[in-house]
Amino acid sequence: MSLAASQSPAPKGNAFTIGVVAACYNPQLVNALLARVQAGLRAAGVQARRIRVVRVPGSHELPVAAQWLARRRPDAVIALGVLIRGDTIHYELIANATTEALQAVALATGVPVINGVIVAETAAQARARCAGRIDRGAEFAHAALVMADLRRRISQ
Ligand code: RBF
Repeated sequence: MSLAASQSPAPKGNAFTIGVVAACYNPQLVNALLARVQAGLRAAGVQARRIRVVRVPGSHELPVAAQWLARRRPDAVIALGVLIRGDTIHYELIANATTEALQAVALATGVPVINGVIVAETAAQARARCAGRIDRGAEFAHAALVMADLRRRISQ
């Protein structure tokens, strides 16, 4: 996948409520990603009290919790996890199932669900994307705000 994210300006976040569901697996990496997402949302003007963060055991549990959050009608939901290749293809199965299920939640609820699951071959790759020079957290925050804004403008 490309390293290049959209350069469009972030919509103002003052009026938005954002749900965040984050996995506890690979905690240091997910926590770093979560901190960057929160920083991106706050920098765009989202109030701290309007960012609701819940935790689940692993990435496999993200979609159902994303659905619970989406039913509370936030402006967007961001799902965060880190999947790193192990000795088996388990991480790949979780990555595929989670990606499809997150999209299904978005389509079923009409609430944008941002796929913030980092899928990496190595821990170093994951670190670069969660805590290093590739700021995926800022990209996920930006995507959530763009979709929240688009949804409001289209459904007005
Ligand atoms: N969850 C993650 O978020 N990231 C992982 O890299 C990850 N690797 C796993 C590897 C194996 C072999 C198993 C069994 C689970 C793994 N999980 C991982 C946890 C998974 O998402 C889920 O929490 C559990 O399978 C319980 O449903």
